[in-house]
Amino acid sequence: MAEGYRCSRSVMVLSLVGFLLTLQLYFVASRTNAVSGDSQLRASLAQAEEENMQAPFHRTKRFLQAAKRRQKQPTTMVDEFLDHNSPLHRVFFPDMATAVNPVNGSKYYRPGSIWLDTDANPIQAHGGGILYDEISGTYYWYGEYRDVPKGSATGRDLWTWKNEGIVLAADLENQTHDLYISNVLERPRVIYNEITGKYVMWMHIDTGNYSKAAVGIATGDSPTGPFEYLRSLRPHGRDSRDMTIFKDDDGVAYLIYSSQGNSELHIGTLTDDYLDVQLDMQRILVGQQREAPAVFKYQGTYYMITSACTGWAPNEALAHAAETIMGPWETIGDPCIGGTTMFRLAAFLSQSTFVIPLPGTPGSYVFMADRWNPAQLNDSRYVWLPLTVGDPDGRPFEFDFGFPSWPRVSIYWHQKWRLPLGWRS
Ligand SMILES: *[C@@H]1O[C@H](CO)[C@@H](O)[C@H](O)[C@H]1NC(C)=O
Ligand SMILES: *[C@@H]1O[C@H](CO)[C@@H](O)[C@H](O)[C@H]1NC(C)=O
Ligand SMILES: *[C@@H]1O[C@H](CO)[C@@H](O)[C@H](O)[C@H]1NC(C)=O
Ligand SMILES: CC(=O)N[C@H]1CO[C@H](CO)[C@@H](O)[C@@H]1O
Repeated sequence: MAEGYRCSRSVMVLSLVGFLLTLQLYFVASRTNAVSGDSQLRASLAQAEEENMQAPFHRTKRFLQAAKRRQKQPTTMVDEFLDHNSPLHRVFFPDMATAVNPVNGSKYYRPGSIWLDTDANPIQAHGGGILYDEISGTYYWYGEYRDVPKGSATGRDLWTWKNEGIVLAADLENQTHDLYISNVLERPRVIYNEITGKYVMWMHIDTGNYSKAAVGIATGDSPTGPFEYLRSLRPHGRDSRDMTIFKDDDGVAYLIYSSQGNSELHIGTLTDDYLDVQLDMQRILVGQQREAPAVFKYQGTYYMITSACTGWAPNEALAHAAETIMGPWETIGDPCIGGTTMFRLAAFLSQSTFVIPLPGTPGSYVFMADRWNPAQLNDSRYVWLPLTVGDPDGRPFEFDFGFPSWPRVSIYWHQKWRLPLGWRS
């Protein structure tokens, strides 16, 4: 996710002219289902809320004056959402009053609200990824610590997160070091290597102006590190910005990264020790300008959610599918369901980062995304929502006359939701 690195500015043309928006979000559950077992769990996740955004939207004088000074109107919904002076900004970045606090124990996700850890501090794990550590039976969430040092880890039950500290610290002195404080570290991903017994972290490494475009590799002996930084490299000799790592069922791991100036994605296999990439590489979604890849697998098919490249501004999410991970990959379409059209077309004002499998509900996942706040990145919010593959009602998949026709991937909007009991087993 690169600020100032915009490969295509797909502007939201949902203008706010004479427009009306408020916080009275009332919603209707679109479907309810009474089925049994796994499908019941899945069905409980596969419901979206329709947000009814209406009634007069009050714009402050300060905001209107600022807009006039910029001589920019009408603003798009996304421009206004990103503008700190806009009341709309506060709607989507609500303050501490709505913070999710694990001490209260309700276990509801509230996408966009401040999310506190077990010490009652806002979680700092942006652009994050999840490791399920089979040895300890614990989930670890690694993300960007945006308050100054970099690379953070927390862990537990997908809702109650304990801060495990900085696992890969910034270098405060050595200006030529990749981890020097003014450089960029984004989207850390950790996987466990059964052969070496090491936890291996891959991350996007860059200079402040995003010209280095590399990946960095670090290793640790435990999920909480400390991780030792090994080096950075340009995979396959190519520029690499937004990236992710996918570890397959057979233990083979893959690096997926935006390349060629973010115009396409590349997929390459890691070496057996996960410390390098092998020579083989496939170019996918060529010319489509996608970033923020999040990969998962269901019933032998690979899926990926991506965003367009519009800097920190949100844009439309797309789902893609492939029969083998090296492709060919096909675009299925926008997975977002619920909310209003403009909200869906901006991926609920967020950008994909990871997809977490729910072992007790096959075909159901948690979609993890970031609602970036570019003026204050440490106050960026998390948007976690249920994602399903296929149709939980068991209806036939939507017909597509192209080949092959893929199951539908759906991400359901909820203001408030929780995991069904039994998601873990
Ligand atoms: C600073 O970092 C560079 C690059 O990693 C390294 O080669 C050099 O030895 C480091 N210098 C010191 C004083 O640690
Ligand atoms: C980007 O920053 C690096 C140092 O961090 C510098 O060497 C390079 O010249 C800069 N590139 C551009 C295009 O400004
Ligand atoms: C973000 O950083 C600013 C100062 O840089 C600080 O005042 C603020 O409390 C931080 N916000 C969060 C959510 O950590
Ligand atoms: C909604 C709610 O009950 N929030 C409370 C959760 O617990 C913290 C700390 O005890 C309180 O400050 C909140 O008011």
